[in-house]
Amino acid sequence: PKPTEVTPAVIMKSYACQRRTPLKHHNSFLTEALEILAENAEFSENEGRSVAFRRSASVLKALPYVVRAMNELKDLPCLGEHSLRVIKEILEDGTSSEVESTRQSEQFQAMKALTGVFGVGARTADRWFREGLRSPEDLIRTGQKLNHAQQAGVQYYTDLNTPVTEKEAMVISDIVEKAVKAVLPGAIITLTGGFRRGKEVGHDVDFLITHPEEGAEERLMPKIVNWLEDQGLLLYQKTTRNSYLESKDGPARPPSNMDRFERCFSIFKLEQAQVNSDTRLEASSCNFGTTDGTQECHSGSSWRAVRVDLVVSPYSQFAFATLGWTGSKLFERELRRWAGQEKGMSLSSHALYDSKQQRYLHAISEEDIFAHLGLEYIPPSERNA
Ligand code: DCP
Ligand code: MG
Repeated sequence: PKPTEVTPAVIMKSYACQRRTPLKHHNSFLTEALEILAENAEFSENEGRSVAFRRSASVLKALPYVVRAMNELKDLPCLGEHSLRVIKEILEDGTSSEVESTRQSEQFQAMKALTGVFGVGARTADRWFREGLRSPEDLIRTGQKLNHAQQAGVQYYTDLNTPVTEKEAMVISDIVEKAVKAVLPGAIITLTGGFRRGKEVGHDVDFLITHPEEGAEERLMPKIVNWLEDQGLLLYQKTTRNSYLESKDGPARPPSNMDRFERCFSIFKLEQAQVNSDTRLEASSCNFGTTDGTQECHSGSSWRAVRVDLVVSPYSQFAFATLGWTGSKLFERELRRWAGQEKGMSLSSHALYDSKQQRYLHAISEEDIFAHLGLEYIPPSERNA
């Protein structure tokens, strides 16, 4: 090959929040493989290993070219020995034996099926796996004791594992808008999560709600939920109260990455007619049935179940909440790591605390927060780390 064909060097910053990561990139054949290994590490609750694979994949997502040879990777950050071995195998053989055997393994497939039930995490799924259970059908057949979320998860399993389309997200946005405006005029509703980053499908639809008058948003969620329930739009909901200010010492730093906003995990009953106003209704979906064994098989049904997350934030925290709820999950993690390790600051979805100055930094926009952190502003569509 002519020397001029060498791929130009790219400057790749090491934190994902310092880079632009588009939704569509050039190296899916590698990133999908690395993400199988990341997912498998999550199933065994090995967070360090999972994050290492996710960071490697994320670097490849930010590359402006297709990786064809190992020497094109030599100056890139975050690529550990294990990831490099996997990449090398794929470049040479087309597939990685480790990735393929993981993908085919009974444990991986069972963990995927069981954690695919709403309300089931890796720990519960792993316990079930060790008891010999492999699928949601097994949970029904053996009469496993399930909590309310998991019962809904089994009942609407197929629907909840069918990706939510942009069109469906828009219809749900209209419904949420209507509900919120009905109970609190002047409220502001933002679509967050993957759809804000430009994703065409999602596993759920995420919304953040606030009101310009601080305090007007307090205890708003039960009102929204009541409105939706009165309209028969909810199949399931669990609301948790805002616990951020419950400690008397002011806006204390949340102990974990979980935020403490008033939040509602819900399952919407979405009328198909509203989504496909011009399409004839087809047999849609067939779910696995209720835990008492009755089939909830609404083949030809006029509606489907969709996961929706609603979050209410006070206006003063809205910029932080918007940034925290837009994702991607890795981008969020990297922002917090950058803040802590490089800036001596602590970032959450509620606030940014500067340890050196011993004060909270004010922000009314996401741009303000990037500026406080000494980072170039990255728009949502390029936070697909
Ligand atoms: N989030 C986070 N950490 C969590 C949960 C959520 O940082 N433990 C933030 C980042 C996510 C956003 O909230 O992007 C929404 O969470 P989702 O799980 O809904 O993820 P996405 O919307 O990004 O993807 P999708 O819903 O398509 O799976
Ligand atoms: Mg989402």
